[in-house]
Amino acid sequence: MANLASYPQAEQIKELLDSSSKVLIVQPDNPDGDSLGSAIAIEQILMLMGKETEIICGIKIPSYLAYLPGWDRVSQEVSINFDLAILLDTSSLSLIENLTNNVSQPISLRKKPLIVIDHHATSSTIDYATISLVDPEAAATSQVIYALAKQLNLELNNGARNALAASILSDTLGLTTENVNAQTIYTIAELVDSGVSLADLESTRRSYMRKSPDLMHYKGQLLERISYFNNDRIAVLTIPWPEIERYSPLYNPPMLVLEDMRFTTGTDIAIVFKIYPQGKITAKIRSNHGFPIAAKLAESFGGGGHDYASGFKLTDGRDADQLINDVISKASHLLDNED
Ligand SMILES: [Mn+2]
Repeated sequence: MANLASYPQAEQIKELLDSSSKVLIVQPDNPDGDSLGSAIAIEQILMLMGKETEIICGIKIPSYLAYLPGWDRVSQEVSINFDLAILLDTSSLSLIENLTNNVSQPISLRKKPLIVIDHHATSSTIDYATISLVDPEAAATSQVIYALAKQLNLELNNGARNALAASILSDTLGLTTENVNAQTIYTIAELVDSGVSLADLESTRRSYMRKSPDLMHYKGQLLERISYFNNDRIAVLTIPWPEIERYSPLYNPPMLVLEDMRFTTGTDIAIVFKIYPQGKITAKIRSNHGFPIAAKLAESFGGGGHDYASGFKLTDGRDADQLINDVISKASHLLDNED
């Protein structure tokens, strides 16, 4: 039987939790099912420990994540005088910029103890964390949280269990991604054993994935605009600012088509660029089984992530067309190396 991970940092984390009363739970600027589920689970665990908590995120939680009960407790402003902060699902400074720069009352995570819990392999750019618990073997941050909670005998309630299971399923696309290991499935097995219904979670999730006719038509436009390079091995799409402005509040545009792009015949890697005003460009990258080059590609452009899912963000004002060409040639190079 696969044992759950055991972490040397656990006791130090417990001491920090025990000595704190108001805990700020922080999600990165790219909230997803894992960061949200992890945040809700930590919130419930801390609540059972008698702590006051607040969950914050630099951007509004997208509506497709509203299937996770508790999503509406995530705010963009800090209202508690926290004595400890816990950052989840990122170790990257560039993914907490919104919170620390852009909101009307920027917060500083430097002045209070900070625990980082993450599973991204990319080396941390947050050098001021009090404790960093990063387990790149884990398929989701929530897998790390579950193992930590077991190790420290922390109490879980149904809200925490459901949030943990939902976030593992979210990051692993239903336990089917490369990074799923026996521990991931063992974690899910324990959660199911304690009452979580995967069928209930999935049907609730699906009910929030319905799209308006307007979005369906937009998805059609995006599909038509996909470009293929290097004998169709690289699928590329660009989303300009007016579309980001119009559709992002409804759905994150790349997520409408990224999976379809990845599953084109002959395609090994899919890349979607978003072009913002004032020289900001982001990219979301997904590669297929057998081509673990996503993180390497993102890292060449200052980003990071996993072998098969990654991204980067540039704000240096470089020319978008030139950048896209550079990314395509770097991707070609990495694919050739894999062959
Ligand atoms: Mn994650």
